[in-house]
Amino acid sequence: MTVLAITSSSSEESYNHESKCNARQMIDCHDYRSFRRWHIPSGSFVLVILILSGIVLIPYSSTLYSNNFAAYAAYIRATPATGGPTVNDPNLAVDVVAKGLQIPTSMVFLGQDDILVLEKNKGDVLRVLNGEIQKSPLLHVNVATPFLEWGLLGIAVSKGSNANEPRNVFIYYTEFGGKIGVAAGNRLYRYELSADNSQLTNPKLLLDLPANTPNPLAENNHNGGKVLIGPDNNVYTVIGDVGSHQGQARNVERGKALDGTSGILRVTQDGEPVGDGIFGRSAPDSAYYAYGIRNSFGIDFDPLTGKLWDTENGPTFGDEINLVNPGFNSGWSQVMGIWKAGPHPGPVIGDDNNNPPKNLVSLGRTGVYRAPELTWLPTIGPTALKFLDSAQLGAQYQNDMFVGDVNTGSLYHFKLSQERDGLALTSALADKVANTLQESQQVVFGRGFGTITDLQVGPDGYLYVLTFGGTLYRIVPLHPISNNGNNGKELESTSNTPSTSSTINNNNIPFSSNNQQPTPNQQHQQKTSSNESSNNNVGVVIGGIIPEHTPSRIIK
Ligand SMILES: [Ca+2]
Ligand SMILES: [Ca+2]
Repeated sequence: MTVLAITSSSSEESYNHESKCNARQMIDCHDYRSFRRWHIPSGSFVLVILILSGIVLIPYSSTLYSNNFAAYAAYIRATPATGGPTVNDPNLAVDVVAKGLQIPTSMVFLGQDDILVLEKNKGDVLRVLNGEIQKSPLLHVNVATPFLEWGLLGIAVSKGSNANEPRNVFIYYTEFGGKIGVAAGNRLYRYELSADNSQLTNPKLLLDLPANTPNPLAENNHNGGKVLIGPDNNVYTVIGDVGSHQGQARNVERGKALDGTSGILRVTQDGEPVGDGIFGRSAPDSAYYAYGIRNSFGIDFDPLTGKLWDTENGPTFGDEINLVNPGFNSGWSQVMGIWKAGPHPGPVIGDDNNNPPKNLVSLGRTGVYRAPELTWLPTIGPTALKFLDSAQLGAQYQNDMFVGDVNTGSLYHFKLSQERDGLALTSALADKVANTLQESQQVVFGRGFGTITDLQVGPDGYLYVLTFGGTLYRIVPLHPISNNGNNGKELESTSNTPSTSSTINNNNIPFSSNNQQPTPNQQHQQKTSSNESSNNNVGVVIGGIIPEHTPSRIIK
């Protein structure tokens, strides 16, 4: 079971949907000690979990699952706070955009209030238009029986250089392999988007990647799946080790050649290699941008430097945030975080870029190990990573990094260093290690989201937060932010913040007098009020009377 323990997952089962799996994920025997050491609630709580696990597991103890029960690490997927999520900044609020989605994994904006959302297990690409989930999916794909992390996982849309140019949508999913428990592959397709955003047609297969574990005792997990269009207009995606493929991409010295796992991959929008490739001209080597990646649910480019960053999921320790230069080797399966990999964290071997861990596979001269810019000893299960390329939440957040997680339901906020080649971390995080969950509290920006599966910046410049529980939120200012309109986003309301306090209700929306559009927050209030016309007393107070330290609210 040692091998299984090494490859087991603490966090990336985030997209698992089934109660039997949820229970299995919560705890296992070998990681219970670690669970306690990190001061996560233990004792009677663990006892309850064990009992619940047993109750749920008994009816589902198929051979497929029973062999692997012990492989699972201590892990709890956060549930949303009863009163809804909150953020630290009293000038911001968390607004509900849509609810009732079923295990949504990724989203993309086609326009303001026009969003495509993926449902992991149903295989549906849904359109959320003006906050309403459209009944008929834009597209249905045949996903592999949704064990663990298989499913409809990632989406991106091409930018389109002019309004008349048709846009392409790129979708990553685990395709059904003809029978239960078998996948045809983790596949990246390109679709053509109709001009009215209502159809996706003419699929073209761009990447066909492994989806089945070579180890009959391992799970088919670590499928990655995020998709991103880079500043170079190429398509980027990320994939984990897919049930511990033992190859060079996983830093197994005498392992198999690159096989499309454990990497960040890049192709043109036609699926062709980019230039000569970093690690070779022929597929699949040509597609590798980075390797040594155990699993990831978050990649994004810094809008100022054009450099790629990722989040990575450790086994029972060692979650990471990384700066991903071309040719980046993250070090898995020799090192995770900064610790030698194993069932428990080994000695520190991966904190020095000038003295990288031994026994890594160097692919040519371009494969270069780099230590994480931040690593957690106890796992949080980091997920989406997004740079807020907007000043609409306040100039103090512009171009900062936001990260979601699985285990704690938190949204993290990071400022970058002056050179933007690291994170601006202080006090207990100055060593780039969150030794305890308490240490990383200083970078927690929001709480109570449950598992966050995706983060995007809307055309309105606000931060949208997609959650496993099926609700899409956005973080909005409680009153218009006064900027100079230099954020590159469509500005809606940038001035004329009311000088005196006002109450929004159905009859008294304090819009400015120069024909500005209402902020989305105000729009939402309008909609809420009109939908609930009998309740005109519901409103929010804006403008200069928000007391310090008042927690922001969720507006329903
Ligand atoms: Ca690493
Ligand atoms: Ca520390």
